[in-house]
Amino acid sequence: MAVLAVRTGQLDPTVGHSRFEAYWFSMARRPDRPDGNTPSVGLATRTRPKTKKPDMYKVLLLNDDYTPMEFVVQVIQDIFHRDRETATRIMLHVHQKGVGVCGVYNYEVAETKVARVVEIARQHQHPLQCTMERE
Ligand code: TYC
Repeated sequence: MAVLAVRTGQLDPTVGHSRFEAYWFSMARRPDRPDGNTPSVGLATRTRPKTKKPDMYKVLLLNDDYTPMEFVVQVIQDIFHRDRETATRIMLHVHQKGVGVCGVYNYEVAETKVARVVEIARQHQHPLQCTMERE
């Protein structure tokens, strides 16, 4: 009777099953139970990732009428690690549009780059301005 019951997926109510047959059947149909293959105890698994992507910040250069173009290109190369062509393109974009993105970084890196640009401009007495903005 137990064999028939497993095959049909039901206990036949018209048949008298032994207590052992009924228990074995109920366990055999449930692999998450102790008689199945899967342990019934274990660590809870995480359904949601714990990590979160950090907010990212654009570092912006602002145009002015006095800072030499060559100085701006050199700053972009040195601080944002752009090649000369890319640095020139960014500088010209800022010159024409008034503002431009030099790079996108996490908060601490963006803050450090802004501080370095502001400091080097100050040392050379150029009015070059640099700010950051959350993406
Ligand atoms: N406008 C400046 C000039 O004509 C050049 C310049 C470009 C200055 C970009 C600042 O962020 C800047 N000399």
